[in-house]
Amino acid sequence: MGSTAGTTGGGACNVAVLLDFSTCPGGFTTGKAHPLSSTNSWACGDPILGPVGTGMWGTNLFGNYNTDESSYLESPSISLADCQGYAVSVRVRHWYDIEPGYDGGNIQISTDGGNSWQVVTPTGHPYDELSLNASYSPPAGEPGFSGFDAVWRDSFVDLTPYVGSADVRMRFVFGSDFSVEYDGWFIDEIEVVVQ
Ligand SMILES: [Ca+2]
Ligand SMILES: [Ca+2]
Repeated sequence: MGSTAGTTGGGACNVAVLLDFSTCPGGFTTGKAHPLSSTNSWACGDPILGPVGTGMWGTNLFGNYNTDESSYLESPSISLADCQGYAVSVRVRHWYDIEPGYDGGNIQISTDGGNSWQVVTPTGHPYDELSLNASYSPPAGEPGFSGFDAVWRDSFVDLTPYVGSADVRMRFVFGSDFSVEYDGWFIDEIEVVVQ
């Protein structure tokens, strides 16, 4: 392959990682998923309200999420170009306390640099609602986690369908309606597993 010292000829699927957000922001970014939404409440650190734990992302660490949110927490891009023949998945450790049916969040994947996103269907701990009634889309009209769960859960997203793509991004999209807010959605660990 003509590789120089210290490099390999390629083919290494070196994407396995465990992020526990003990160091913020862990390469993640946040923003509005709909331009008319209220202020995005995603923050990284130690929550004062909500779950017990340290080092995590959450929709406001110091109080309830905002009304009329359509906000996202986006991962860095990872390349699965060298992962042919492997099964790649993501484990998400999360906790939520959210107005059932109206407010909620889901997980989305982009393979085109974040221009378009597809809602994925997690396993392990699945979505609670088929169609959220948040003020803005996304996630209005989409499935999502919603309701009073308030325990740490592991949900899994299969990335194997995206093997071969050099730019795979995951985002967590949260939305709310015009009234009734709770602690929100907290993400404590994200682990990429290669098998
Ligand atoms: Ca943590
Ligand atoms: Ca609400």
